[in-house]
Amino acid sequence: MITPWRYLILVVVVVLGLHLILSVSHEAYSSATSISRLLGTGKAKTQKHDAVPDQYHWPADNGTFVLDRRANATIVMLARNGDINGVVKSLKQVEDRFNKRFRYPYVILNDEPFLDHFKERVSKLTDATVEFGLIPRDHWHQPEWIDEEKASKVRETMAKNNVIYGGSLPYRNMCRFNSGFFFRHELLAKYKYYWRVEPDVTFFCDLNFDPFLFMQDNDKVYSFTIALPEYGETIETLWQTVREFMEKNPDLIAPNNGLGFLSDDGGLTYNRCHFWSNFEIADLDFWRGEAYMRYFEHLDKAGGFYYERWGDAPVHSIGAALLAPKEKLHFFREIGYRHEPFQHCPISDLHKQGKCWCDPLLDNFDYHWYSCLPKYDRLFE
Ligand SMILES: Nc1nc2c(ncn2[C@@H]2O[C@H](COP(=O)(O)OP(=O)(O)OP(=O)(O)O)[C@@H](O)[C@H]2O)c(=O)[nH]1
Ligand SMILES: *[C@@H]1O[C@H](CO)[C@@H](O)[C@H](O)[C@H]1NC(C)=O
Ligand SMILES: *[C@@H]1O[C@H](CO)[C@@H](O)[C@H](O)[C@H]1NC(C)=O
Ligand SMILES: [Mg+2]
Repeated sequence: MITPWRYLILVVVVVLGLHLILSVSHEAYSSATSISRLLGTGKAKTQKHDAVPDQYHWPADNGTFVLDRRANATIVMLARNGDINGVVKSLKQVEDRFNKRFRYPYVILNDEPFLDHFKERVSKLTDATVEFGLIPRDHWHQPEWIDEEKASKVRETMAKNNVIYGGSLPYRNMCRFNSGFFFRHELLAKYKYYWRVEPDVTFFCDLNFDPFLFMQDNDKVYSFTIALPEYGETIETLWQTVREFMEKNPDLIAPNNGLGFLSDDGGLTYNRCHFWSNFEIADLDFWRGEAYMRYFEHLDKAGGFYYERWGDAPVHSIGAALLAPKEKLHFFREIGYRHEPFQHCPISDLHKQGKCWCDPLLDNFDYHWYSCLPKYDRLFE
C-alpha cells in the first residue's frame, strides 16, 4: 500500500532521477556539439574571423624582439589597494605572455591613493614604466543632481532581489567611471590605444604578435574576446534612453554600424548583447571624440548609472556598435582569456601557435548557448 510518505519519497526520487538524466544528457550534448564544431560546421564558423596577419608577429621563437615599431599604447588597470594579489596575478601573466617583449607602459588607477606596498609589488614585475594615478573626485562620486533618496531605494530593492552588485554604490561609481571618465584621466592623455586588464584574470596563450599595432594600422576602434547578454534588471530603461539619443542625433550614428549585434528587430528592442568589457583593447580617441562624449552625457543625465545599475560593458558596447562602422570592431581569436566564469580558448592552428593551456573542446565560450558571438558574426554575413 502506498502511504502519503512513501508517495512523497517516490516523487522525490523520480524528480531527482529525471534531473540527473537531463543534466547528464545536457553535458553530453554540449560537449558533443563543441567537438562537432571543431570537426565540422563550427570550424568554418570560427575560421571566418580574421586572424592577426603575419606581419604583426615576431618570426623568432627564441624571445628575440624583431618588430621594429611600437604602437601609441598603454596597458591600463583600475584597482583598489585590497585587490593587490589579483592585480599581480594578472599583470605577471600579461608580462610573461606578451609584454616582456614589448614593454608597453602601464597605468594603474584608483579612487584612493595606492599604498607603497601596492606600488612596490607591481613595479617589481616589469621593466616597463608603471604610472599610478589618483582619480579626480568628480570622476568617481555620485553627482549631486542624482536624487539620493530615489537611488538608495533602488539599491535596497535590487539587494533584496539578489541582483548582482545591485546594492552597491562603489560598483555604480566604477561602472560610471569606466563608461565615461577613465579615458579622460591625465595619465592616459598621451596614448591612443589601451588594453584593459582586471585583477584575477587568466591569459592562456603566448601572444607572439602586437595587438596594439594591429589595431592602429587597421584603424580599429574596439576589440573583444567574449560577448554575452547583460542582466535585464540592471538596464531596464537603457535602450529607451539610447533610442532617444539616436532620434536626437541621427548624424552621430555611423552608417554601416553594428546595430545588428545589439538588436534582433532593427533597433526596436535591445537583445542585451554586449562585449565583456573586463577585456578590451580599444581606441581612447574614439571615447574622447564628440559622438561618444555626447552619447555618454545623454546617458549620464538620464541617471541610470544610479537609478538602475547600468554597466560599462553595455554602455561601451552600444557606443562602439552604433557610433563606429562595424568594420572597426574586432574579435581577437588568438587571445586565450578567462574572467570568471567564462573563457575564450583559441582553437586549431591558433591554439598551437599560442601554446595555449586551456581546453578548446570543453571550455570555450564562443558558441556556448549563452554567447552573443553569433550575433556579432551575422553583422558580416
Ligand atoms: N579603485 C577601485 N576599483 C574598483 C572598485 N570597484 C571595482 N574596481 C575595479 O573595477 C574593475 C571591475 O570590478 P570587479 O569587482 O572586477 O567587477 P566585475 O568584473 O563586474 O565582477 P567580478 O570580477 O565578478 O567581481 C576591477 O578592475 C576592480 O579592481 C572600487 O571601489 N575602487
Ligand atoms: C632568434 O631567431 C632568429 C630567427 O630565427 C635568429 O635570426 C636570431 O639570431 C635568434 N637569436 C638568438 C639569440 O638565438
Ligand atoms: C599618441 O596619441 C595621443 C592621443 O591621440 C596623441 O596626443 C599623442 O601625440 C600620440 N603620441 C605619439 C608619439 O604619436
Ligand atoms: Mg572583474
